[in-house]
Amino acid sequence: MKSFLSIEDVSDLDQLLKTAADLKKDPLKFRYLGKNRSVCLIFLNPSLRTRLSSERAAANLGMDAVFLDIGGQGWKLEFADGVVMNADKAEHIREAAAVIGSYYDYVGIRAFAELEDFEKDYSEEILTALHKYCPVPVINLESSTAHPLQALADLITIEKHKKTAKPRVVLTWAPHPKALPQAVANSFSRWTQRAGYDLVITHPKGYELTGKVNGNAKIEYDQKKAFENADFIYAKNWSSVSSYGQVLSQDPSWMIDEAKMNHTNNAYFMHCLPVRRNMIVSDQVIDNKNSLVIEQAKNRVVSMQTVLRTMLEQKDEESEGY
Ligand code: AN0
Ligand code: CP
Repeated sequence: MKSFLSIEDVSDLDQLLKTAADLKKDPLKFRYLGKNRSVCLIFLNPSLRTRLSSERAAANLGMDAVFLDIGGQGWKLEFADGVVMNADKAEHIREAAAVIGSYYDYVGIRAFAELEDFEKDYSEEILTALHKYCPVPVINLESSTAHPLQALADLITIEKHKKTAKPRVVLTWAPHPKALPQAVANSFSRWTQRAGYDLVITHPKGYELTGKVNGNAKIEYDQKKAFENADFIYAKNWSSVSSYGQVLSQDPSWMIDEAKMNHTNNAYFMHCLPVRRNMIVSDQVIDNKNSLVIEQAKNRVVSMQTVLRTMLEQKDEESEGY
């Protein structure tokens, strides 16, 4: 794994999940692997889990982690090529990426979708520019279209609790007052399908994800029907793709409550967090013993550590023979 931008960088998912299970059993087993190695984590948007779990994962491997809050501390960056930089952006990604890559062994970036221009967001302008101009491997900490570290943590969580090889997993849209990116839903759909789970996606009309993301998942517009026989309910809000970035509905009847969970196969409840209580999910469901939200967040350390370990081991292999 040279960089970790999306599921396309994962050649062997089973192996990655085995590495994760191994690290989970003994998080400090490789505490010297990252000695004298460092990672710079750039944030253009807020974070609680990604930021702290990355720091813990790096510490468990003996690595240094440094954070750069581009919004607050860094120069505002220009990512587009060929522009006259006469507005608020003080530095181009070409120079910034080269400089950061000369200081650190790995670089992570969080850059949410702006939700104004589909083509711009889905071209992954920021992630692609960093990857292009940075001489060291890049890790996606949630980009415009993907949140692979979250999806890996979600898979680690499902693998622990699944009772059949092919559990029935339901990704359900739920209401939210603000327009949110599709990144979490996109990655959850792609990763769970790759893992071979039976995936159903349910949302109101107008919230269809892209064809590539839907893949072979069953699309069910009736949420109650979708919940039948579900083993896992994964709730997430996202804004519309077709009416790009718009909030088309805040219909409270899509919130996940106990009555809906009673239609499932005693399903586990999942959400990536942060979550708005009694908007996305009722207190009763999130506080129920079948709620896995804290375990998912805990597994964010495992997912980041898995990615860093894979990269560190690869670097060691590459160095052999020098
Ligand atoms: C972000 C999103 O929906 O992409 C981050 C989730 C991990 N959520 C919010 O902005 C609330
Ligand atoms: N789930 C997740 O990525 O959380 P943060 O936005 O707090 O990092």
